[in-house]
Amino acid sequence: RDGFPIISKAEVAKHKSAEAGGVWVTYDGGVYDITEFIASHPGGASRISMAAGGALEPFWKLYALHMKDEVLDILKTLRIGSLSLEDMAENKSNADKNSDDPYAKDPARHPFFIVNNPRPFNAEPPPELLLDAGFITPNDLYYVRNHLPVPDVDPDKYRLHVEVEGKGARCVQYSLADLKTKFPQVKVVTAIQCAGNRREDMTNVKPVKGLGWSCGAISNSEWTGVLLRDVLEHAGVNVNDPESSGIEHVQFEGLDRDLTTCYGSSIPAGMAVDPKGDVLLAFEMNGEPIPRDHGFPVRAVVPGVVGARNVKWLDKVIASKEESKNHWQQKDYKGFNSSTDWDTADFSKSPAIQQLPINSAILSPADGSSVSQYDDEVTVKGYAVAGGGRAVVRVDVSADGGETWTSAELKPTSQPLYRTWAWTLWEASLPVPKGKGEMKLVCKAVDAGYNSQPERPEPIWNIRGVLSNSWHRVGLKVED
Ligand code: MTE
Ligand code: MO
Repeated sequence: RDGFPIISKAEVAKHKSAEAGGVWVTYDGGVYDITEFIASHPGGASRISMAAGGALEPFWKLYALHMKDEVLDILKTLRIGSLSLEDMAENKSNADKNSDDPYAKDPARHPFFIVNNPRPFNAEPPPELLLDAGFITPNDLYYVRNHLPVPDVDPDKYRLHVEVEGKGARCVQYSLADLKTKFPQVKVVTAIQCAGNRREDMTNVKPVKGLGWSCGAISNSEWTGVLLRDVLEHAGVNVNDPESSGIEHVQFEGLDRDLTTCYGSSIPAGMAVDPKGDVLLAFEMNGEPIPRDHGFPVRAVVPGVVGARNVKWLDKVIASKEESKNHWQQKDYKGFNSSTDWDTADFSKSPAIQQLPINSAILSPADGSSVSQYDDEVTVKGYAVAGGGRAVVRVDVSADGGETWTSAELKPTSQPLYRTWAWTLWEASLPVPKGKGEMKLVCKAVDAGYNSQPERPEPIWNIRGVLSNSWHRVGLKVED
């Protein structure tokens, strides 16, 4: 076709690096050898090598704006073949999924995700992509943490059930249109971070039970929805003093379930109704309907609070005296001291994790990468985030493993000091040490309560590997 030889997808897939005989990619039925292009475009353009051995299309979704035209022109000159019509058709379909599989209806995902578990799907964006995306994480790069198959919800039939327990108990149902029209709409930019973010630093100390998250189990985006406070008030809760009528917790239940349970959790009632807490029942993420993986059509967004309470595919909101009895509230997402093991852990004695401790990570440069000793400095970039609305007031960085420190430049979030939900991106330039052969980068952040991060993971190690927030370290080779 088009006068080029037919090359199979399988053959293309073998060409992922110069060593493997070249870097090949496909685009719109054409096969291209981009080995030379990558070699001559270090930096930004080399991101394209993430598509090595496969289709370029998903790459455009991310980089369309600033790279597509430029690269398409060059690509024309690099064509070496065409895909067969069958291979093109296969590229377009996902038909190889088994229909008995409870995960068969899970949505398509970004091919660049680092997949920590395929079923249920758990994946984080590669650090350099999280960084390139900037302050707002695009929907298709946003980390995914699912415990069960993704429910398939018909938005027209969808009803949110709000149950109020106690005297005059009642249940009020809201359609999506009710939520959108009965209450003022609010936009909130917040980070959501999994309790297991950066778990790998704990796993490196001693194995834990949990998925192997690196530093990408966090994302930051803008949510549109209505205040949980307004909906609870409409459903009959005294939102100015819920405790006086016996309401101490607000529970959330998701539509994702298996034979025995649904996903659920709860937050303290005071948090749910705080007029400055910005807790949302959200229906949009970055200006679009929430994607299926992130809770379509409605999810709870609880700023400043651990990811686990931000319940997706919201089925029920229950204002109650009791905390949620759900497994993920009672038997998971709790902390223990580092000497507690599975035999001695008493989950009833540890409170459920809600607000998160201060945390930060270096997203670039990558651990193990190299700098030249002739470079004057290295630019280090990353994020920092605190729980409970506390702003990040400082990020300290070190190039010598923590002996000496400088403060990074923080990108303003434009949120108030004690109502900061978004993450803070930061950047610092550090001089390359001469004659040492290595550069030991470290970062640690300080929040508005002057809380900082612990130096080492060992004293905060715990059986589930949650709340891993020790100094983040990245080692660089300094080359002659
Ligand atoms: N809500 C439901 N219904 N089911 C889930 O599995 N996972 C929770 C939370 N809400 C979960 C859920 C956890 S542990 C996290 S960290 C966040 O959703 C992840 O949200 P995300 O997948 O949109 O990044
Ligand atoms: Mo999580």
